[in-house]
Amino acid sequence: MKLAHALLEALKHYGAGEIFGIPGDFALPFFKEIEATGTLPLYTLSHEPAVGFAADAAARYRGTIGIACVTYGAGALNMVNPVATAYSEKSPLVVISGAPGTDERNFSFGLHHQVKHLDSQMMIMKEVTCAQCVLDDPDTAPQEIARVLTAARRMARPVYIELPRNMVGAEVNPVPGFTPSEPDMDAVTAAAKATLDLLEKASSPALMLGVEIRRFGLEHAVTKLAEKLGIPAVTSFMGRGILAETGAPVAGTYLGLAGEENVRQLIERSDGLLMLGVIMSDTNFGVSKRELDMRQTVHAIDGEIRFPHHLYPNVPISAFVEKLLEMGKKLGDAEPVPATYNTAIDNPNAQIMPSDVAAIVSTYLEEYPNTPIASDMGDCLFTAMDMKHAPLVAPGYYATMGTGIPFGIGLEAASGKRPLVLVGDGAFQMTGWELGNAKRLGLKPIVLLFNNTAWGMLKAFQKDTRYNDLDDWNFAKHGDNLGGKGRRVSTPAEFEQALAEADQDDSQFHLIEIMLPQDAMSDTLRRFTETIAQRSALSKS
Ligand code: TPW
Repeated sequence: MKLAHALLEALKHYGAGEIFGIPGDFALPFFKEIEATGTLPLYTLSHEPAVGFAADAAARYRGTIGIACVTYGAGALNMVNPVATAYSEKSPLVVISGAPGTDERNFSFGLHHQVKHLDSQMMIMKEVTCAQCVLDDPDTAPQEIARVLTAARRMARPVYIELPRNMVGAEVNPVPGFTPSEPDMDAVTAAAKATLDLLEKASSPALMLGVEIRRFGLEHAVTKLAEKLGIPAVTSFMGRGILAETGAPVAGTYLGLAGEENVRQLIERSDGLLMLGVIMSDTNFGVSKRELDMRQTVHAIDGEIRFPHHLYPNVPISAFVEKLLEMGKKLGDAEPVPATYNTAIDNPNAQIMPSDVAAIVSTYLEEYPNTPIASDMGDCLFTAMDMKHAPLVAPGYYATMGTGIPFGIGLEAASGKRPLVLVGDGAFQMTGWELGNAKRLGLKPIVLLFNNTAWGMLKAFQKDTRYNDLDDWNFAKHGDNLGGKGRRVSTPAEFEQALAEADQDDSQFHLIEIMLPQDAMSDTLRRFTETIAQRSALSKS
């Protein structure tokens, strides 16, 4: 079969549901095959960062691979930041880049889109992916494709596939299927036993759930585990939204001093903490780290189970969770602590504040509990911590701006559900234009644009500066021109009405521009910045 067909079939077999992309001449032959075969639907966007983010969100939502297809140089290098995001936050994004043909490599001049040499792109991508291949040999191409896609699935990290344009039609064998890794079952059993021993001895055991639970499709298994052990569960900041769809009681999201006090105490006072798939990052733990006693934790991440003074290698988290479920017994009978959120509005006609947005969205989520939410970086993400739990895709660790709209596009394509998108005005300036693709692609997200005419988070960290002020771009007015509906709101009552209208009209996207005072800030962000500021003052003294 043709190499392009073998690759497309393999992408589907390894779990892809669609392809996001922007073509270029080095990628045109492969795009032609994407369209001609119809193996996977193609969503073309406007700028490569959005292609990478959309594919990343699709991967995160499904717990399988997401595909970003671009051209060589100008296309692929435009995507370095999204690929880095996917690497840091453990998302199996598959980058497929067209490239000069193997018959063009000896051309004596530079080829367009070339940087230092023809392999510069590969060298750059090596730094932000966990496996790479160049499909320049029909005999080895099927094995190479299987090797990198397997790595993406097993490690939940991005991979890079370079496809020279003259190889698209080369005859190849089909790509070998996915084989899950074979864990060392003795190690799995020993690690599970040691974990249960530690939890049994603890007087206040607790569970913290992180991104790997979603990446490896373990939400139902973990829900059962929490029930079986009878211990309270929280998510990490990055893991926010995990278990929202299984309905398991999650006490809240751990944000140290910036989060809810009962959740902080649950974790920081625990003398037997099991962290499942939690990335150790400053955003997950920066506001607390000094108080967490790592001598009383077990940490499953990156195929290892880490104990205070030793670790078990080659124990995939799925096998570990399964074993815990098999061997575990009731440890506590504390009533599950449900997460709290607010739906009350003080004055519907007052100036709207972030807490009002959270309250009104929470009411919406009560009606539509499994609405997927895409968030950008900015106070919108901290405001999301005050909303009712729902599946959430956000750059909680790498913290790049520009994810909101493209994540929303990826989420809607992957889930078939109408998502809510949370985005600040600064971030919308980066990738908001992509909304213009929604109509053509049949997507109709509800976008909540937090417009405080500022890079507000930065103003919070550094007061009394002017360079963080932005102009009022009247975003709502662009909604209609981009093929949807725009509406500007300034009070809770206006926002409620705009959201109800968006809900009733699912024929197009709705862009609700929420006008906030320049110094408005969610309580969570206020606590977060204050704590970080205190910490850095401490470290300097
Ligand atoms: C790609 C640095 C972090 S937060 C922020 C900046 C510039 C301001 C965000 O402004 P926005 O939201 O969207 O209006 P809000 O709530 O703060 O007012 N470039 C990139 N990523 C990051 N994180 C930055 C710069 C930053």
